[in-house]
Amino acid sequence: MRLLYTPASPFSAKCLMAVRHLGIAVTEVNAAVSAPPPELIGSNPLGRFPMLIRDGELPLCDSVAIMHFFDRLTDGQLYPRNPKKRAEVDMLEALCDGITDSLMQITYEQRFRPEEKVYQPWLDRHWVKVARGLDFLECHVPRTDKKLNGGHFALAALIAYLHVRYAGRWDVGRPRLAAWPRAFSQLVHTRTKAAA
Ligand SMILES: N[C@@H](CCC(=O)N[C@@H](CS)C(=O)NCC(=O)O)C(=O)O
Repeated sequence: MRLLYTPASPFSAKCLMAVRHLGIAVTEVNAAVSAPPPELIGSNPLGRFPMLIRDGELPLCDSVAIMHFFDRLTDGQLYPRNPKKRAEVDMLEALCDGITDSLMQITYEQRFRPEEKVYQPWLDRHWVKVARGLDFLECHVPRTDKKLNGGHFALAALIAYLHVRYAGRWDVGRPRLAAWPRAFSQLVHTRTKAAA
């Protein structure tokens, strides 16, 4: 299997962290958003990363579809079986992905429009969603004392992106969220080592 990713993409980072943690054998293929490989466009008309090319099977686009496939492949190692816990994890992943989506809207507005055409109310609208989402997460920081799940990887990918693009801004007034990556890294270290 080949996982096509682009380094700055949080959705790609989520899948890469999960696949490495689970120890699934994939070839990681680094590509650029500005020059998507024909393999990507040929399989996914949206031309978005990440994309999973599977031998003799339908290719999979969209990080959630890919995560769910990894879960099936590992007999449920990525999402809890308990329905209540599963709903919590699904909600966490959806929220983190939604915040990431808004961050992408902001990035693309600034990157692809000429400076004089950047529409500030659009940026503000998405930043309100980002801020509200992060405030919610600050009050509902996920536990990291058990098994890692899809929600953890989505949050880790989101925070990593925030660190790069909004360092010193996103974490103001959100100490629990700011401290979370440390606990996450420890859990990745222990659990991945334990699985090895
Ligand atoms: N819902 C999709 C979103 C994927 C997405 O937006 N990927 C971005 C990179 S983070 C991308 O490839 N953008 C290029 C484009 O839209 O042309 C997922 O979860 O995979």
